[in-house]
Amino acid sequence: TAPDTQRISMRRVGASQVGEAEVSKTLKRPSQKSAETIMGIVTPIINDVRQNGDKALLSYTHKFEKATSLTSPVLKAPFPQSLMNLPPETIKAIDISYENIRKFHAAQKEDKPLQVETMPGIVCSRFSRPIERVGLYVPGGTAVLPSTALMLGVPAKVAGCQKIVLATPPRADGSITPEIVYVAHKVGAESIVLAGGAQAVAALAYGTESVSKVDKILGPGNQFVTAAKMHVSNDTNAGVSIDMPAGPSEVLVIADKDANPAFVASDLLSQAEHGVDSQVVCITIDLDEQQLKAIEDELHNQAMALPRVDIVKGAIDHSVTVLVKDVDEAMRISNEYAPEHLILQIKDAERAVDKVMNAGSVFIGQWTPESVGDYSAGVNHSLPTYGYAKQYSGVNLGSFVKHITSSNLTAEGLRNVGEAVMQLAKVEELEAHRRAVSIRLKTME
Ligand code: HSO
Ligand code: ZN
Repeated sequence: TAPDTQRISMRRVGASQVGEAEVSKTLKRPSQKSAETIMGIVTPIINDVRQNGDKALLSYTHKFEKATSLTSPVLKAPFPQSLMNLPPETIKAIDISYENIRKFHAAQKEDKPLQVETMPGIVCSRFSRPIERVGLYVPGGTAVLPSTALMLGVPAKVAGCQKIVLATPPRADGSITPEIVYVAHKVGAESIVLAGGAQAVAALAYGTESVSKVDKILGPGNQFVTAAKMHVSNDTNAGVSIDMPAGPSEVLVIADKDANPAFVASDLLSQAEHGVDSQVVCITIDLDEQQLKAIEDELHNQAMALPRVDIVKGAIDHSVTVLVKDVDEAMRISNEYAPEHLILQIKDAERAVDKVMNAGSVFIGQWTPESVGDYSAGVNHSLPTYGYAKQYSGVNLGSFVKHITSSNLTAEGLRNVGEAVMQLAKVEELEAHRRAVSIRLKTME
């Protein structure tokens, strides 16, 4: 057997031994590079792309992606068939996933405007309209992610966005993953920007000679992408919004005696293989030493057989198993941590969902690995990380629309509410406001 130092294992923390304060400390996410450092790097890049357009964009792609043969930063639709040649099994997998994601997001459509008569003669409505132009960032890095193109592109199309621009870093030979081109084609994307990082975000935010400016930028990315998204969304000259701040991907698995140790380990590892900075937490409910060891053995053995074992090691190094007594304690810790993914491998998992207060997406019961949601179930995998599940939703149909409200009053309605309006205008000493009502009431007399 391998010496202990070689063993891939997660630290154990007994919640009742250390107390809740210590547990939260243990579960604190590792701090990111300081915002200033990152901003200091991305700001000049953003300004350069903003000022020098395509030329700057291309030069960053030559430099960072090593795609020195690339001569144009944009591929416009219609995309040639030769760029999306794929084996039939991949096409089938994308098509099945596409359809499930489409169904789930189409069901999020509000079919008719919301309408409420707040007082006789006063009708308030709310209706939605698609965001016209959206920029969807699909990260490159250590894995190609056509699934992310699906998770962003399908709801954009369902919402009715008129212009969908994908951005993704090209490979060193200047080409794009054919799976991503196929998804771009399926969602009706206008173009694919062959660039990554802050430079891609800047091009989408401000537009260049060949990149179309967009109104909202969505999609995950590294710290530079996230910082660039924050930067441009703060610039009123860009007039662009973003989906949410993003950090490294994470999973929290809650397992009890009913859980299959092999399943638990496989879920922890599927998150751990995303990156060395991934967060993996396992909360075990009332397990004895033998059961804990069964999970740990599975984790080690399965990990050793993975092609990305080195990445897994990095992630598992700062991951932890928290030992608790019951479901309520597990849920309390989970809600405080607010995981991006929450996997419930416990008895009556469905019933426990009522207790979930903060999480990006929940995976219920032993037959629901996170990977089904990552790819094909229909739910979105662009989710809030880093504890932002406390205040953000994952990407959904609503991310691609804005809501507009309207009021419609009859003369009776204005008579009913006029006094209140005039009184509040008086309090705020805004005489023109008051008169806009009084002038009408007078006309009615
Ligand atoms: N688990 C990732 C999504 C993903 N997994 C893409 C595989 N491909 C973040 O939610
Ligand atoms: Zn994943």
